[in-house]
Amino acid sequence: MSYPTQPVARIAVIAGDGIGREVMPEGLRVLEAAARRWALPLEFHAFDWAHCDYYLAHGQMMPSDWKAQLAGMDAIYFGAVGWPATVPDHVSLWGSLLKFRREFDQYINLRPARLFDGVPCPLAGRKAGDIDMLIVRENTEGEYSSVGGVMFEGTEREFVVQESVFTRTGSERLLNFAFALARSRPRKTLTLATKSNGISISMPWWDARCAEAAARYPDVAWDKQHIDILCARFVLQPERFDVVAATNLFGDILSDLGPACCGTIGIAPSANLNPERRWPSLFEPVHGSAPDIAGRGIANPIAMIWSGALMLDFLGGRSSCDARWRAAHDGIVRAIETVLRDGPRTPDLGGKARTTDLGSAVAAALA
Ligand code: GGG
Repeated sequence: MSYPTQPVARIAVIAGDGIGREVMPEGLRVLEAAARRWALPLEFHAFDWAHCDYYLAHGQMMPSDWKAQLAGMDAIYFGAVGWPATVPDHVSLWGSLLKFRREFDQYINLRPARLFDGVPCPLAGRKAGDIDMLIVRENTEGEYSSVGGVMFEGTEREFVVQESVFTRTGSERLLNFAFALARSRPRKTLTLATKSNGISISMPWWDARCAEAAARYPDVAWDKQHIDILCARFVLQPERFDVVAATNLFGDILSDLGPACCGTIGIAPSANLNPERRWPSLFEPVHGSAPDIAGRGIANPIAMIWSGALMLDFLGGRSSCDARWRAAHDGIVRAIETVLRDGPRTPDLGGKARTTDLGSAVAAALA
């Protein structure tokens, strides 16, 4: 069969630290299998920086010309960052991942949480499909600001302050995206994570931006919930959530909690999007570098693999691209479903399989 010519998708591959280096080869194995199966022109470019060994050798997480090195890339496929035994976590995170998010204006962090058949759910009585939510996390500002400082350091008067920053542009674009996403889903519902009873200036303002966005999407039912009770309801009634819009910190917390309620964060993917495609978007597992299991070959690669599927779907949205990219995304998700139901299990899923066993099984299920 012959296909129309497609623009090549250039993908920067950055494995990072810890289990990022173990799950990345499995993600690539599946992407290569998908590229063969759907005739997708993928080009991979590996970058050996944005990890803590690089920091120890160079005093910074990335080379000074990192942005120039990534020029022309359509996406970044990222593993994990952090090795706190040698580099403080805030140094490694702000020196790499948070730089990408900020400087490439990846203002949406899309994080699905879904209960799959075959994954032991810690919540009684739930079956596959009961939990299916999309957390939309603001990704460039909010509580993750670099505005603040220390005074009188090392004295009795030592004083530290760090501001949360909510801009109208940042909040509106996040909420518009979340409402549009909710509109595209069958349940058409959105929950806003807030804390406007306790945080009495910025959070009522955040709620008001949400009410304004809601008026533009009258067909979407929405409510707001304070973050404390929202966390409790994630555990007690997760099936009630569809799209959940949240600030940077609240979204970070909810997007570990949601997948944990579905059995493991080892399968949770994420897409850090610049929806306008002015800059490359970044696709990474929700989980971090997991130093406690790194080097043992037992990390679950599904989050990395599913993130790769999200990347193909996003790349398919480039103008003049055809339906094969969406087909490849759907095919990978189906292969993940098959393997989680019938295939080998890593220890987080209650088994003894190795990272490579799951990667091979997903790739084989694509054929
Ligand atoms: N693969 C994602 C990763 O390495 N995450 C490390 C982390 O601590 N991330 C915090 C965040 O997403 O804000």
